[in-house]
Amino acid sequence: MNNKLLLTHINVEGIRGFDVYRNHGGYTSVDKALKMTPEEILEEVKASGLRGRGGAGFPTGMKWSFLAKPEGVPRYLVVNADESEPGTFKDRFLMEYIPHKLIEGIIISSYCLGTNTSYIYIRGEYSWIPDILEQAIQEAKDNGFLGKNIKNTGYDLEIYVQRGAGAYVCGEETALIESLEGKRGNPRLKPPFPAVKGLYQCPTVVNNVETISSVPSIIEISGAEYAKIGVGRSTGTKLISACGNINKPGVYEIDFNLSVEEFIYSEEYCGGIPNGKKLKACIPGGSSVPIVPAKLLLKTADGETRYMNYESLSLGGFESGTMLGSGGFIVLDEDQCVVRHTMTLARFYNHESCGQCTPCREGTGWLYRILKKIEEGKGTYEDIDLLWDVQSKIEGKTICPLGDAAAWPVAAAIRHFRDEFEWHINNPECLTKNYGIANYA
Ligand code: L3W
Ligand code: SF4
Repeated sequence: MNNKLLLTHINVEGIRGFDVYRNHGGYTSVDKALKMTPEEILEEVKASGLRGRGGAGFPTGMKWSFLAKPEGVPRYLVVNADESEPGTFKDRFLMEYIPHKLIEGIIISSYCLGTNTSYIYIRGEYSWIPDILEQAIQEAKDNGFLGKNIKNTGYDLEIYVQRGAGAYVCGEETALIESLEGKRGNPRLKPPFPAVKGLYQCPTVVNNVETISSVPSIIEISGAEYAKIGVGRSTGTKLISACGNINKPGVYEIDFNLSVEEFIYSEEYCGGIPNGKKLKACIPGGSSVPIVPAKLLLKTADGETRYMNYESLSLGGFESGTMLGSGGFIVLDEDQCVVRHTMTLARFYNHESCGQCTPCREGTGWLYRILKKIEEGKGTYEDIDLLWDVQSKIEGKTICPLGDAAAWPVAAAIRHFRDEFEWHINNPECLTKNYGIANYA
């Protein structure tokens, strides 16, 4: 069975507006939550097993329970809508088409966390979405779900939308906080985690759009029932944005027991690869996660089935490991050049590095330049070794995960596709003569 929790009413005409959303059961979870204590809501979220949908998969209930509550100090909830990971566009879909799901989730989460001010920090390039969110906020206010004394409970909440200015690193939670405070978006050292010292040095929970949008379903069906959907520690459902060489790019809500093969080839999801081409590789969780060759993804290859969940796609599950990450699923067919693809990503991470850490600032530039040299047919075998050496000196040695995100794709590309790197060294022209996949989103 394919469960739908987030996108149940996505095809209902007018679902973006308050009245239609309300008529389809919207805000009943807020009605229910406001009759519960914050502690009871927290217990439901913990019982649900919900894990952060932004990429790291950190347990949401645990993060909320870490929130410090010193007397007389405000606390904040910040929704991370800075969706800038290449290949990832599922939060945009949620905010654009069913914004009240997020607003409903923010109200319940804020009430649980005891915050009276919450922020949505949204990627600047999503220029048309803030208006949609602000209209949804106004509608919720007009109907007594926001503002002072919500539904006569004595609880006050305001939500503000803040636009980013186009820096990928501002999706990292501490950079996001710096930016929200009006400063340059440089990541901070952790600890202290935002749960202890976040926005304006106050305790802050930062959660992804999809994470917060999942909270109404947990309250509606209970944490225990939510936990029954899924497999193992991958509970509930997940939005996947699929792109690259597939017949049906788009956003899909999946069950965690769906196999990777079914996701790519079934008509319900990606609908297979155009022109009967063969699958070469996938990047299952956004550009930051390691590329995986088809032979490790398709069940016929090693007798094991790979599933679209945190465990099946994670380290240890594979020779090199990858991650479900943010769910930005990028498909490469047999005609795509892995060297070219990796170079494109390296250029992106080099451009987006904030420059604070030497391994990231200098290393991402080296990665890009070496990859460009190889891709242009001017590389040597020593360059492949140098590339390996440079990426190994970035991983785990930086303030924020952008460094890792720049290193992992390079390491995985060399590990699995060394033959393509060698081809570029021995031949003036690319093996595939294809310059990267058509688009990411
Ligand atoms: C309190 C502790 N809080 C951990 C919190 C921490 C954070 C969350 C996860 O990177 C990854 C990255 C990208 N007390 C805590 C604690 N926390 N220990 O838990 O933390 P962490 O460090 O595991 O991850 P992160 O810094 O949030 C996120 C990967 O996601 N990624 C990125 C996708 C980008 C997007 C986008 O554009 N929207 O999704 C994709 O895979 O590489 O590894 O809140 O504070 N003891
Ligand atoms: Fe900045 Fe890169 Fe260091 Fe992150 S890893 S803080 S982006 S220099």
